[in-house]
Amino acid sequence: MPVNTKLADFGWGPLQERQRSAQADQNIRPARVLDVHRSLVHVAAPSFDESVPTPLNHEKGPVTVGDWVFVDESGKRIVSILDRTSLFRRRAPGTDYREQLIAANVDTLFIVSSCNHDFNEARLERYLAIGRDAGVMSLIVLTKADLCEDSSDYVRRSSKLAPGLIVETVNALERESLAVLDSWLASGQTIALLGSSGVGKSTLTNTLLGRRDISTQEARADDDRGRHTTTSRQMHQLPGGAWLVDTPGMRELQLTDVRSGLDDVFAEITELARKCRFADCTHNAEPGCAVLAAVENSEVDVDRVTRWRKLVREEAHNRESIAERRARDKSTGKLYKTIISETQRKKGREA
Ligand SMILES: Nc1nc2c(ncn2[C@@H]2O[C@H](COP(=O)(O)OP(=O)(O)OP(=O)(O)O)[C@@H](O)[C@H]2O)c(=O)[nH]1
Ligand SMILES: [Mg+2]
Ligand SMILES: [Zn+2]
Repeated sequence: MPVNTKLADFGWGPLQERQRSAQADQNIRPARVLDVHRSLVHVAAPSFDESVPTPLNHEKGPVTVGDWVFVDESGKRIVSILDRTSLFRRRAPGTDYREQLIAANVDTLFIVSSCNHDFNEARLERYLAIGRDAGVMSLIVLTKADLCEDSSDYVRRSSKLAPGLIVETVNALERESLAVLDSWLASGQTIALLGSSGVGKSTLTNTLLGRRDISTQEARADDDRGRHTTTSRQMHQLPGGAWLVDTPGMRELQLTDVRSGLDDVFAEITELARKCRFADCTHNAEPGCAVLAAVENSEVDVDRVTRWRKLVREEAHNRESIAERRARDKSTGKLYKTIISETQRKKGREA
């Protein structure tokens, strides 16, 4: 592990410093979460590196990679999770409407896709909504430019996916070609890599590390799909001092609680929707629908409108279902606590 001397090298900033000043207990120490396992969390700070038990039932939800935590004097117990400067989350796969945290305190998001069959506008828009909602700068990084005859069409299609979007094409195996990313990789910066399996997230991390530490695997030849090689999220410190969060390629990225992110990514459509006659217009067939009128006049891309409608519906559905689930869990928790305290009182009386 790095033996840095300054917390800032680990990404510590003013928001974290304020939280430390507010702490009464001066013996606690801050540390950054580099890796989360089922029962242990790997945390580190200047001259500190420990695996400590995963804190359970924390009000800020489970601890996630990139989090800042306070560890007690013994260095063996996480006492609290600090407020985050940014947080990425999705609806966890499965039918039970849980939320899954992806990474916290990220400064820049590299949304990785390849110049091949993996390229998919609808998927990129999902990642972009998550990034914009978290208020994090997002870049699209198109890998495997070296394997493709002409990457310009991918760049053109990517650029249209959100206002002011930066798109870079690279060969993830070659350090020089990654120089276009260097301005985002200053010391103490945290960058998360998101993208489907096989696009080269770990390859890119290895090349920036200058080592082949992380396993990578060839994608399938017939459809360019990856083999889900990386299975856990992990932070790596680059030689220049930036922190890179490599993540496993997600099979499914269901949006939740990213309404403002969606509005931002689909700004041209959101703008139109404000002009619809009915405030609750679903933009399907209503009279006076400004979105449908714009489609009619070819002022907006009809495919993008279709994708937007789908995402808005999905986001609302997941957000409401997760909120309901949370409320249900909370009342079950309360009920459970009441039963326990009742039982204990009865026992006390009997004794
Ligand atoms: N030629 C070339 N090959 C690349 C490039 N990026 C990745 N690859 C290859 O693509 C394959 C998959 O790369 P990985 O880095 O394992 O992909 P990943 O995104 O980490 O995938 P998961 O861990 O499964 O999510 C490997 O064989 C890499 O060598 C690139 O820009 N050019
Ligand atoms: Mg990987
Ligand atoms: Zn409408």
